[in-house]
Amino acid sequence: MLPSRNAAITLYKQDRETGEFPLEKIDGETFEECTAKLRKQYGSGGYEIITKRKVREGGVLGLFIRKKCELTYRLTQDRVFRSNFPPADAGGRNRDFEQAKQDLLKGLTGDKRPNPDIIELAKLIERKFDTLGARLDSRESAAGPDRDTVPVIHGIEDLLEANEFTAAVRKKIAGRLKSELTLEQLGDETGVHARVRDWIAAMVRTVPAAEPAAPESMGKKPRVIALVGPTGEGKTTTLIKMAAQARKGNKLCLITIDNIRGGATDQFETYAKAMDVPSVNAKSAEEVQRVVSGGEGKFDILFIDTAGCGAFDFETMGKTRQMLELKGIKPEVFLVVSASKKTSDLTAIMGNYDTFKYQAVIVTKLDETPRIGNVISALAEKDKPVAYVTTGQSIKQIKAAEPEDFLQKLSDMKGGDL
Ligand SMILES: Nc1nc2c(ncn2[C@@H]2O[C@H](COP(=O)(O)OP(=O)(O)OP(=O)(O)O)[C@@H](O)[C@H]2O)c(=O)[nH]1
Ligand SMILES: [Mg+2]
Repeated sequence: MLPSRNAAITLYKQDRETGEFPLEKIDGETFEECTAKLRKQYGSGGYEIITKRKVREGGVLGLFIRKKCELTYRLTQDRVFRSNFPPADAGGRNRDFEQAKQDLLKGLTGDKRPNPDIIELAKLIERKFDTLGARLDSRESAAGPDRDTVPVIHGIEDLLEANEFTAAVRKKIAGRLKSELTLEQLGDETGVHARVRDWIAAMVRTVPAAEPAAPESMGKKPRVIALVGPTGEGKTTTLIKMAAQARKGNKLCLITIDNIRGGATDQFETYAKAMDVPSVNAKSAEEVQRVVSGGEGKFDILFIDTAGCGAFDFETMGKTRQMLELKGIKPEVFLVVSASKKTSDLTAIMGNYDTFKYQAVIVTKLDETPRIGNVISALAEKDKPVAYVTTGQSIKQIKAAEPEDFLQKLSDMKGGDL
C-alpha cells in the first residue's frame, strides 16, 4: 500500500528535529463519538489522546449554549509506519518507499522539476523511516499503542490503589508494564502480578538491624542505640523488645530521656527490672554523656528511649537531638513509625526526622493494618531502609525486616515466578 497525498502531508507535519506530530483536535457530542471518529480516521491505534474536555459552543446572550466534547490528540510515529508503510519484505519496503517519495515529490511540487527543499525533506523522511522501521521490526508485536488499553494494566493500577500505593508509584508501575513487557507477557496475568510483586519488593530496602556485638568487641566502646519518633508509635515497646533480643550474650543498660510523658520513667523502670537490666533516667545532655562514658568497659550496648515528638514539633526534636550528641560515640538512631499512618504523614515524619541522621526506619503495628502500600510508597519516595518490623504488643513480636513482611500484606496480588 502506498501513502496517499494526505498521508504524505501527514508525514510533512512531523517535526524535523523531534519527529513529533503536532497536537490536533476532534470533537463530537460525546467522548465515545470522538473516539469513534478517531478510530474511523486512523484505525485502532497510532495516536495518543492527550486531553479530554467539554467545551461550550454557540449561544446568544448566554442562551442556547451547547456543550460538546473535544479530544486533543497527537499521531504517534508508529502510525505513519504502521498504516502508511506497512511492513513488507526487505525489498518490498524499499520499493514502497521509493514510490512514496516520488509521489510526495510530485504531489508537493506540482510539476516535474524537483524543488530542493522538498528533496531535502524527502531525504530526512527517508532517514527517519529507516530508523523507525528498524525499531518497529525489533519490537515486533510488543510495540504499539494497544498496550495502553490492556485490561491487566488497569487492573494492576486499581489493585495498587486498593492497597494504598500513592499515585506516583501507581503511575511508575503502569509505565514499566507498558514499556518493559510485551503484549504476550501482558496477557499472562499471573506473570504480570509476579513481576509487579518483584518491583514492589525492590522498593523495600532493608538493612541488618542491631545485631549482638561480636565477642572480640567486648570491653571496647559500647554501642549506643537510640529510638526516636512521634508520640505513641511504639518506641518504648520496641526498645524493650530489641533489648530482650540483645540481652543474650551482651551486657545492656537502658536509658530513658523521656521526661515529658507522665509515668514514662516508671513504665521504663518496670520493664528494665523485669529483664534484670540496669536502667537510668537522664534529664540532661551532660547526664546522658556521663552514663554513656561511664558505660565504657561495663556495657556492650546502651539503649536510649526518647520522648515522642510530632513531625513538626521542632522544639522537642531539637532538645532530643542535643541529648543524643555524644562525644566519642556516634549513636545508631532508628526512626519508629507505625504502619497505619497515611503516606503524607509518613513522608513528613521521615523528612523532618532527617535531622537525627537516622540510619533506618522501624515499622511498628504491622498487625494493625491490612494495607501497606502507604508505607512502601513513603519508604520508596524518601529512599529509606527498614531495619525491623513489629507485629504486636508481646515482647517477641519483632523481627529483622524483609521485603516479604510487606509483600504478605498485599491483598489480591497473585504470587509465582515469571
Ligand atoms: N498492635 C500493636 N501495638 C503495639 C505495637 N508496638 C507497640 N504497640 C502499642 O502501642 C502503644 C504505644 O506504645 P509505646 O511503646 O508506649 O509508644 P511510644 O512511642 O513509646 O509512645 P510515647 O512514649 O508516648 O511517645 C502501646 O499500647 C503498645 O503496646 C505493635 O507492633 N502492634
Ligand atoms: Mg515511650
